[in-house]
Amino acid sequence: MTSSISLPEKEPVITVSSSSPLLALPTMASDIERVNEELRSSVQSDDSFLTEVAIHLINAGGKRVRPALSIATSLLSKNEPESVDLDVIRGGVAVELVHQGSLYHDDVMDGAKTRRNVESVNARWGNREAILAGDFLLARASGIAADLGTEVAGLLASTIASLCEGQVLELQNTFNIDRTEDSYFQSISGKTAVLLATAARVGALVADHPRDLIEAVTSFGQNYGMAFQIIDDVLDLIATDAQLGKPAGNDLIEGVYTLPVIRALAGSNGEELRDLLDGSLDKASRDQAISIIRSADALPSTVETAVYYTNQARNALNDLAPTPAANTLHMTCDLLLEQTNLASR
Ligand code: GRG
Repeated sequence: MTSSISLPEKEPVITVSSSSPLLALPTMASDIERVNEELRSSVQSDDSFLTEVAIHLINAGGKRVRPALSIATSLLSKNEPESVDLDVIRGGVAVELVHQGSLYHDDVMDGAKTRRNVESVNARWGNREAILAGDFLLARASGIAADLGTEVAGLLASTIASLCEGQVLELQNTFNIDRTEDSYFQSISGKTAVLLATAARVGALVADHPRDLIEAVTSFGQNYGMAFQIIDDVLDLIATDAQLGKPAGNDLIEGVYTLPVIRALAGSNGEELRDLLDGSLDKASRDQAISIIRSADALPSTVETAVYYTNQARNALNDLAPTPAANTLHMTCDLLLEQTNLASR
């Protein structure tokens, strides 16, 4: 499949979805409601304060991409989509709890003030409370995974380890203007793609799909996850605070130099960008840095890389029957790329 990418002269139109791109599956909306109910009951504690802190981001919204992925992969062999078994819902909930636990901890590390368009947990209750509630979410995720069997439990444990490895690698490279593309790809694989691969795999495992299908959807999730993070990193440079639900351009301030930045640094205005990033970055110099990155070929070239990963994700589905769930996985790749409106395939 060919792709032609060009950066529009006027401001790009960006649609940052606030709901799961997998909702095209007719049974998905009601199953996501079941996920939300299970999420809320999974964080009940004898300590009402802990429950209140742990439920904060669940109630704040979020797209529920990961549980939706588990639901979709569990349905891959069905010719008619149907409401999924409770175990599939619980598998998706376990993955979403790991995701949210990692957001609690990430927001502490970044001193984030907002998340999902509401006050972050650390801003509202403090760092110690956010860390403990994040731990609590991981504990509840582990309990559910154990109920689903040793393979799911082991998978979730190794996924949490990958998240930590990806995040540590990112930390080791903060403010590193010589950060390599390899280091970037390794980090986003660990901190984002592995969890999406796990979401896809859990759905297939719980539905007892054949091994080759389980491997295919894991590969889909991994490649889709790479594209997902790359697009997230592009949006950080081109979307508004309101669209993102958190401050835009924050990665630069935090010294997280993502793929578009790495590529802009290697481009014709790289020296100027390097000088800006070398100094202390106030709002004016950050805006100047963003404008250099946006004027370079870095954004279209980065979207081109996201297209590459979505194509890899689609290829992983090549041998699957064209069921409604398989078609929805293909559509979710289109929707991901459309968010930046920089890509036309
Ligand atoms: C404690 C599990 C654990 C991990 C510790 C902090 C950390 C290591 C990892 C953080 C990894 C991280 C924050 C990755 C970013 C992932 C990402 C793309 C988040 C945004 O996901 P969306 O767009 O958000 O799906 P919503 O709000 O819609 O769920």
